[in-house]
Amino acid sequence: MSEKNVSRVTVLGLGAMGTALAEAFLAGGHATTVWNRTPGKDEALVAKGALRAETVAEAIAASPLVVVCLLDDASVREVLEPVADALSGRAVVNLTNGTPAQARAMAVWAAEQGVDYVDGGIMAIPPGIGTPHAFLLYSGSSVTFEAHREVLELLGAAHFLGDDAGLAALYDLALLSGMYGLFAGVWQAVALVRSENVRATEFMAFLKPWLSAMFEGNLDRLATQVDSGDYMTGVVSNLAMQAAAFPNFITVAEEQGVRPDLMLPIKDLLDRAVAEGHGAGDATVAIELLKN
Ligand code: FVH
Repeated sequence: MSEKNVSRVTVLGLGAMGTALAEAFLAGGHATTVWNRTPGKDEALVAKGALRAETVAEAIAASPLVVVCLLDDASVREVLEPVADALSGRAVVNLTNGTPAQARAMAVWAAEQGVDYVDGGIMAIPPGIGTPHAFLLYSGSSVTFEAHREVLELLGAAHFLGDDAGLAALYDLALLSGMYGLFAGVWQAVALVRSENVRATEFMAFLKPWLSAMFEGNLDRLATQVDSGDYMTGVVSNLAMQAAAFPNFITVAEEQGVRPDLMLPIKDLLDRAVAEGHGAGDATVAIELLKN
């Protein structure tokens, strides 16, 4: 990399994710300054060429781009608010998990301090950073994002969602909701077969293709139904039929000594959909009933 293309970037927070981010910047050849609340977590990074900052202010002063990856919104506030003056005129890309409201409030605070602010969501686990499997969502200042896009792309594919700083957090939490919903089903499934001592590794030979087929065949159709508002055309597995089968999922859990808790809210939702007259439609209509 030519000297001209070397950027200076600071990473605040060296948990599992912050460390992976700093490693990706270093691997990309950038001058990477790191800071962490608890000392000692930077040693491996420093051995790879990272610059250690003793204080947050020192870390911020080192680079025009400050990437923040802390535990939560409260910790971000705790770290950034005392150094607002030092942050003025710099770009902050906050990759800490948070809600859209927290991201929007942070963007307002940043604007008041003269900070160029981008919020982000990381769709990867730490070992995935910098691999083709990782993607990150960004929203907020488009000028700031574009100015630093090349450096940020070292972390994974970079998707800019718009100038509303809350959008990346909305997509992030929605994607994670999908993941946890999927995992909850997987946990329930494995708990059921484990009640008969079936080896989980053997059961995966069935669960993986089953879930793949259900996702492959249904997600695009689901999206079309939601966008059109038409849950009646081409129904092959009507909601009433699914609601009628659902008590079996509760009963089998109870009979096998497995807690049915994860399944109960789904049963309630399907029952409510039938009660409200959606039984002949596709189960996707349940999305409409989730609105408060
Ligand atoms: N790891 C993952 O799989 C996920 C993937 C998707 C994105 N998340 C989010 O990334 C944020 C950081 O996650 P992490 O994995 O790095 O988390 P930890 O390893 O637990 O490190 C937490 C860091 O936060 C620092 N910290 C916590 N509280 C404070 C505070 N009050 N003041 C200053 N720093 C604080 C902590 O410092 P220390 O305990 O070492 O002193 C760590 O650096 C997170 O939002 C995920 O949801 C990760």
